[in-house]
Amino acid sequence: MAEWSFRFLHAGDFHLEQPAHGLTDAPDHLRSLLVELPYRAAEKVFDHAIAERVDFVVLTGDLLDVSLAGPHGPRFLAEQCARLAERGAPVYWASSRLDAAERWPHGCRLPENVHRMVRNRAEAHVFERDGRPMAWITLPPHESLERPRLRGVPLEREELRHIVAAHGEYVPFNLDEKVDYWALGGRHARDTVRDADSVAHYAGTTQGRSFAEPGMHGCTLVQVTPLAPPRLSLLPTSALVWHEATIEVDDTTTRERLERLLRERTAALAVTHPERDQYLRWTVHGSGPLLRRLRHGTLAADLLGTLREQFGRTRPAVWTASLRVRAEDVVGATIEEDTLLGAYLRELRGYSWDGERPLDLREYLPEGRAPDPLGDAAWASDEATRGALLAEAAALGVDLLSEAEDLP
Ligand SMILES: [Mn+2]
Repeated sequence: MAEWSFRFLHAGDFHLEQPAHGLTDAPDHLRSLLVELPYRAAEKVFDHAIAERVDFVVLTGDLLDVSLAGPHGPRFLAEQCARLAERGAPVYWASSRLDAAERWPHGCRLPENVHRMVRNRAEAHVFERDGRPMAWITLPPHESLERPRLRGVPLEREELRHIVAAHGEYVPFNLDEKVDYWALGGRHARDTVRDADSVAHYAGTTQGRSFAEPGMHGCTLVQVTPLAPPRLSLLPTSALVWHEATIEVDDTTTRERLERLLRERTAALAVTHPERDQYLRWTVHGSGPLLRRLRHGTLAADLLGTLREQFGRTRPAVWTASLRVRAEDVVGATIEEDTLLGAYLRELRGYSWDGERPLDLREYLPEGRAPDPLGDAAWASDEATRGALLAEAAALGVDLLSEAEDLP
């Protein structure tokens, strides 16, 4: 029965047109990586396919926006698919609107092993090995986000496995359970939406672009054997891993202890992903005088410099992008202080405790102005506006009334 097993790779949402974003600056040695990020990750998909000797590859759309990626994008994909053509591995490509066949540049030919939907008509392919049919692979039209129709696919043929590759937002209820594996694209977070005899799985994007997409991304290796449901495993592709980390301080935390904690945790990350560059952003919270020193003195910049020097200059690098303290945490740590800032924050607290106390500055406006946008801004008429206004006023006070130099 062993000859019945086969394996394939499922990947999508390369978004070759999207470099990293949301960074105000980058060190010289990581700059080209940040620009080439999606290409480096996509190339890893094909590296994995070759290293794992998969029988075929299923791509689930959003590989690139043809109009934004420039000529390099299509050429890169053609070259990568050609690497699989040399090894006799077909590529089944379910396009999205971004990478639809109609948008593909005429001058860039894809190798013969690539099967993709043309003119938005469902396509069904039989994958054969040594002349023996093993699986139906269907690419349904991408326009229809309703239940994909599987016309012409003989689902009653039990000896063949059924794989459907589609791009879009699907709910398991709409996905036919006679299909062994739904290869889905369009969600950037990897997710198995149905884990049963009929598996439905989003492989996610191959690369996070910012701190909003943290952690390791990848593609999915699917192993199909005769008597079990398909078995999935993650093969990492991220060329750079983003991390959002928090650290807590209290009244007793010294600068030295904070520095040691930061170093230890950064070193641990370097060990977790020893082969990859990483970007790290810290938020310090808790209580004690250190919080205000981090927000206003040179301490944060000093710590940043130390961490970058120790972990950020080597390759692979763990680059600390920032170290921040949120204003609301400083408010909590300073409100009882006998300072101008403390008094100001306690006054604001009075307003939030007593919801009846009006927050109305309209009397300071010239006659006859209200109602207009300025009039509206001067008057917190509902609870949500009031809360947001008080929080902003507190943050402003923390930034304007803090004296960094008077601290120990
Ligand atoms: Mn996408």
